[in-house]
Amino acid sequence: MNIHSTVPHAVASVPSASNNATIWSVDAIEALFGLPFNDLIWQAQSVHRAHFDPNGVQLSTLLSVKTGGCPEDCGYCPQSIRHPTAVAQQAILSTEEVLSAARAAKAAGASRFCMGAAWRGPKERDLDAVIDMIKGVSALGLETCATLGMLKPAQAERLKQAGLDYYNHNLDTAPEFYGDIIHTRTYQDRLDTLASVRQSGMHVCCGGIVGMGENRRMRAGLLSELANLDPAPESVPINLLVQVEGTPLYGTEALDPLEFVRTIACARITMPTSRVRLSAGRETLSDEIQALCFLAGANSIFYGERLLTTGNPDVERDRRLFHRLGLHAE
Ligand code: SAM
Ligand code: DTB
Ligand code: SF4
Repeated sequence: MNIHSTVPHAVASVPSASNNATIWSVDAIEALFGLPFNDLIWQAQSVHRAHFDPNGVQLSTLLSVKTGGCPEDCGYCPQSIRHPTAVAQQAILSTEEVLSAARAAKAAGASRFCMGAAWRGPKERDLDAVIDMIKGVSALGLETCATLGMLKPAQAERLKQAGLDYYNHNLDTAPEFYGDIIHTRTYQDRLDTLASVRQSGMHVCCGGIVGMGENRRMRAGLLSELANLDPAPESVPINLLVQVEGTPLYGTEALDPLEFVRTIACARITMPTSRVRLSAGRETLSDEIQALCFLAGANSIFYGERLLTTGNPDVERDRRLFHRLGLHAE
């Protein structure tokens, strides 16, 4: 097809409505992905402006409070004990160590502090330690988020009672691709944890990873699963695979950055009131691609030099980027 050929004029794919919930089929989302780029971005930006300040971006800082040695086998993850990576195991941090990182995050301008642990799920003793951290971080005036693996309903309840604002647990990819990436827990396990979190009254932070060798229909499939959670997650991290030597996914063909922008746009359109977060992989994106992601409706980032075990743009680079784009932190 040459660039002058007639392409179907952009028509918003219409999701079907049942009761109060909007159902997004994989087909409808795949159709969005297939729109001419300008039409897709225009639609995403229109949805974005209807619900958010178009120039505001929420800042979350991550800290790994327990690193490496994880018994799970997630194919992307440097912290799995099954993958020969350079990550050194580190026992759980003290509350004081966590609070000093949280104070620094707050001073740098973050509004939310997210604590990650390389566990299949927390044991009761682990939960006691994390609850102490949550109370301390809340007392600093930061929103709190934790990602500790699978949760039972009573554990979610305990975290809610401790004042945890968000729990992060990702679906990672489409159901049909999931078994190629993770063998030690099922998609249903993840949905069960998400149900426990939702039931407890905490906000849900749930997204996935692209660039793992999935095809476009699978990216649409992931977004369909996320958008059809009822209600949709309040926070949707879209990670671009960070390829770490020693993990099974190291060497996967890189995703076209414009396809990443399309994924952000489709997330925005299908989850109009959720925060869509540019998450892992931002270090490898140019300022110009990040600008397109913000135009496509991303309105949250991980902020600070590190994710859990891998790098993230430094604060100075992000400050320059925000200045270049006239963005402000929320
Ligand atoms: N262990 C807990 C769990 O998996 O539920 C919490 C921490 S885990 C590191 C949180 C999320 O980080 C994963 O679900 C995955 O989406 C993301 N992640 C991990 N390694 C990644 C990588 N190399 N690139 C992109 N995202 C990654
Ligand atoms: C999420 O979706 N991405 C973050 C957070 N939730 C916990 C983690 C990204 C991890 C990237 C690989 C690493 O640094 O180990
Ligand atoms: Fe463990 Fe989480 Fe990494 Fe999976 S993503 S190996 S559960 S730390």
